[in-house]
Amino acid sequence: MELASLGFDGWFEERAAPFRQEGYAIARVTAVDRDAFLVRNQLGELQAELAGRLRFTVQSAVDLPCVGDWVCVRLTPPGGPAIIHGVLPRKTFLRRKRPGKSVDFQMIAANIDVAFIVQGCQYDFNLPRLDRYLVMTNDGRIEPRIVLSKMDLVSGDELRRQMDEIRNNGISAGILPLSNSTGIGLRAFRECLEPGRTYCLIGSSGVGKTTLINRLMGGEALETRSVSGTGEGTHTTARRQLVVLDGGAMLIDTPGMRELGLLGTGKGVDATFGEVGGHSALCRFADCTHTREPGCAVLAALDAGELSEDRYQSYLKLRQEAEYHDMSRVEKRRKDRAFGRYVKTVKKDLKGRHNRP
Ligand SMILES: Nc1nc2c(ncn2[C@@H]2O[C@H](COP(=O)(O)OP(=O)(O)OP(=O)(O)O)[C@@H](O)[C@H]2O)c(=O)[nH]1
Ligand SMILES: [Mg+2]
Ligand SMILES: [Zn+2]
Repeated sequence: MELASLGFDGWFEERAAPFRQEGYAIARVTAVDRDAFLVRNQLGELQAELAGRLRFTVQSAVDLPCVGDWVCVRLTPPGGPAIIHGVLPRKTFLRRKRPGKSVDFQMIAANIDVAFIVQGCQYDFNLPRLDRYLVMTNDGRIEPRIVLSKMDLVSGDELRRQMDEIRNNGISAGILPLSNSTGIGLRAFRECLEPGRTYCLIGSSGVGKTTLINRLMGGEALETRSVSGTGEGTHTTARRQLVVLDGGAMLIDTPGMRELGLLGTGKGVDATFGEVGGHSALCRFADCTHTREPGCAVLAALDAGELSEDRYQSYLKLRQEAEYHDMSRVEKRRKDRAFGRYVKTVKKDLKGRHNRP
């Protein structure tokens, strides 16, 4: 496939210059499974591995290639894997906090144009969680759209109620209700996919992300697992991969996320809660926390009923989490640097000692 059909445009072209060297090629990462990669370019799909140098020089795991990344590869003799030497800058990204106590981010996918946030109508519909995913896509500069899946399992009234609830929360992203079982909504979904653009599906485990891709591909290309009769799923998709549909659009499947901790930074939170941000421009203090300050325009809007209490509470909760996380990361970097300096002085001391006669 031509690079342009895989989404390579002027933005990447400009940034690829330093990577263009004799014997090297540009390719897109289409699958990641621990240390094994698949990359794709004009030559087709190739297996690839990381160059040792890349593995040992990156600052953090976030800088290693993830699905959707554009990479610079060296082609080895036929039969051998391509060797990945560098990762091009990312235009957009999807990342989250690493599960557990760590403050590091984990890359989920890169260079995505549109993310479909999938929620199952029956068990999975949840506005606070939707907000978290929106923070995550806003943070990564990705356009969000909402898919309400498994609509065969709820009544029309219930579906309308959920769509109203999304709108009443000030979320303006497009909503696509669909059912993989009956096929309702699939045509509308397919019609919004454009060739050469990259889409990804995110959302809880078992909401039907992989089934949707299989329906679009007309087969069982990706593995899903059947669930209990109640419609609750079990975690299935383990690897991240990008598939190219017949129409030329690219779709990335991701494993459902179990831990929904913080999904973004303060900036992503503000972008998600635009109506709060709009008011905050009028607060008396520039660093207003919108919790108790005099002259706070957000609190005034709340009193006037222009801002809903629910929305305000979600905003505060996510912003506090984001601030805590942003701060922890700064603190961690400071400690890492201090530790680096410590290691350097110890090394110097040791050297000094060896050099002494
Ligand atoms: N009733 C109903 N069941 C569905 C629908 N779509 C998917 N399922 C079932 O839901 C289960 C989970 O589907 P998957 O596609 O594996 O879900 P997933 O979102 O990929 O899950 P993870 O890979 O774990 O993140 C499967 O048994 C599907 O058959 C639907 O529209 N209606
Ligand atoms: Mg899946
Ligand atoms: Zn304020």
